[in-house]
Amino acid sequence: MPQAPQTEEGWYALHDFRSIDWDAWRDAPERERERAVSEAVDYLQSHEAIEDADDGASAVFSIVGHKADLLIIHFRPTLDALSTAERRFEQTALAGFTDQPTSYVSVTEVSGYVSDEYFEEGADAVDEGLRRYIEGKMKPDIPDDEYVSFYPMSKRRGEEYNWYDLSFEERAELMSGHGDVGRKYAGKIKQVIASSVGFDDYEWGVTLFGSDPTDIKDIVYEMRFDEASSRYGEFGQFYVGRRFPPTDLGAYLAG
Ligand code: 76R
Repeated sequence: MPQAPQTEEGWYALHDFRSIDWDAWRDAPERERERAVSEAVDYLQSHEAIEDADDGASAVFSIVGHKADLLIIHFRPTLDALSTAERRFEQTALAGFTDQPTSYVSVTEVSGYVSDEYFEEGADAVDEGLRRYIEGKMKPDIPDDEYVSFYPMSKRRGEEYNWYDLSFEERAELMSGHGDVGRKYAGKIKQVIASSVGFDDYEWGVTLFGSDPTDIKDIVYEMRFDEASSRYGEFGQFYVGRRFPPTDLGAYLAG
């Protein structure tokens, strides 16, 4: 029987997209809008401070374009904590002015392609640097004041190119080429790769952070020429936006 590469899971991720009903927002009385902003700011601040769970990270982003207006990202140790965070938002007065055009559920993962040693000999066997690198992938922080790009993707299972029919060695070689491209963006792009197999429509959710949006475009573009993506990558919709501090929500909603 073929052996699936080993994986270890870290935090669960919810990408909660919201669209504002701008007509209703403009028509709402000043008092109601103030209450909606203040409840939403409290919600965002307490979730960014992780007052709702033992551990995790949360942030809010404004999304550019018609697909959504806001993106709230939550990373939490359990799927239940994500569910609670999502429902608590619904309790705020701002939620009444929003729809959820889409969302994405996934769990951060490291796989045998990152380190055989880690899986075979355990976390204590690998050096401190690698252990921290793996820990950072499973429990990602969210950088301040940065642009974000989110998209779901899968590895192709076509007649001609089927990722899952390749041997481990072939896949590992392709992933190593992929890693070489990725490492050129060290210090410019931070990526969070979270598996959504069994949770959502694609196989992974990819979240990229960078202080320059052209670095986001460049990494995605360059990876398209790399075999791991050119032959085997299939992509869903892309969303782009920018992180802002919760206290700026009122200014964002005022236009
Ligand atoms: O070399 C290493 O230490 C880790 C190698 C590595 C793995 C195993 C790695 C490195 N990635 C891995 C896994 Mn990645 N990654 C993506 C995308 O748009 C596209 O074409 C793809 C979206 C980006 C931008 C990106 C960035 N990676 C994966 C997987 C799981 C594959 C599987 O398990 O079958 C996916 C879907 C995926 C997709 N990757 C890196 C980066 C960057 C910047 C790196 C450099 C190393 C680092 O900074 O951690």
